[in-house]
Amino acid sequence: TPRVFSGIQPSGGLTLGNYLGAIKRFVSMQDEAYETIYCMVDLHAITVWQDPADLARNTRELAAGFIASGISPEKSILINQSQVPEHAQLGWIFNCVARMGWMKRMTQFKDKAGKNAEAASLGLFGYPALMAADILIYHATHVPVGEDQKQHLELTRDIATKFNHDYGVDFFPLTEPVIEGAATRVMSLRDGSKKMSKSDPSDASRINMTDDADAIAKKIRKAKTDPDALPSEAAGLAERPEARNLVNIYAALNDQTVDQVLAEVGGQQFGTFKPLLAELAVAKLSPISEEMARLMADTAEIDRILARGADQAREIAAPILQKTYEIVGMVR
Ligand code: AQP
Repeated sequence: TPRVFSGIQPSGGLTLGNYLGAIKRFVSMQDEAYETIYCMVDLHAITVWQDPADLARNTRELAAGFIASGISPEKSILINQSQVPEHAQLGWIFNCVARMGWMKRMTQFKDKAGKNAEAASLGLFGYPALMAADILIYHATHVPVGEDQKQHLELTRDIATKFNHDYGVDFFPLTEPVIEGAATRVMSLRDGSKKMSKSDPSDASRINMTDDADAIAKKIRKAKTDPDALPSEAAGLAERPEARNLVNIYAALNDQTVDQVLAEVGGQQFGTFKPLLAELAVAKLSPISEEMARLMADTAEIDRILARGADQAREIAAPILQKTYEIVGMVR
């Protein structure tokens, strides 16, 4: 069976971008003919400073977010990255396969490191090699992600290809990205040219999965827009990034296409559309945030799920690591 792997960083609370770009697809793939492994990538989170107490809390809250969104520990393997040491072990080997020049081209590193790249951690620079290991330690064939991860998945294929070529084997598969849906790139509510992000300093820029109904309504009411009415077809949104973003969010939340949404709301002013969007967002998100809060009341249950997930994951990962070491010529 094809195998799916994907992960999210516990580097803050979950956003609507993570939910629509990634988690919603994680849930649907779990229910299709895939074996699915979903991961809180705590080793990736610490590539930028994380307060230790926050990291632990965010990791459990992310697990709660996965489960509350419909990822079932009975159907999927749910893990925390550092609890499966094979990720980091294969990651080292991939550090030796990946080339400096490849890493330097990664736009996410440039964005996250900002102007002072010299002060960024070595881990942030090497992040995509560890990400390749996260995927390939399970020989995963499909990776559901948002648009922003496309370049890292190409690098994953480059690493697999170079490893196979250098050692004359056909061992690591070439993974397919799965980038689908109306909201593969959810933008900031304050700036239509920036993606919605957990780590944006402005809380008004994003909808957090833990926001209550009032907060969601207020953020949508204040979201940046233009003064025009909504068009009746998707083509009319081409030059209107903020308007497009809100319609994309509506479509993705309601499992509709953008054209279907515009057939209903075309001609409306934002004063009419925003309350509709807020109502829809609250209806879809509040059951998830309530379930997250319930799960967070007893984190022992979450810890048990992650411990069991780690055992299941290591059954797949350990033999693949063993075989990799053999191929490389390491004495065991
Ligand atoms: N705005 C977004 N729209 C669609 N998909 C998104 N994803 C993230 N933001 C959006 C998808 O969520 C998954 C997990 O992302 P991540 O936590 O590994 O890191 P990220 O992409 O760097 O996400 P953030 O929220 O922006 O985190 P920070 O602020 O810590 O960097 C990925 O599949 C991603 O595509």
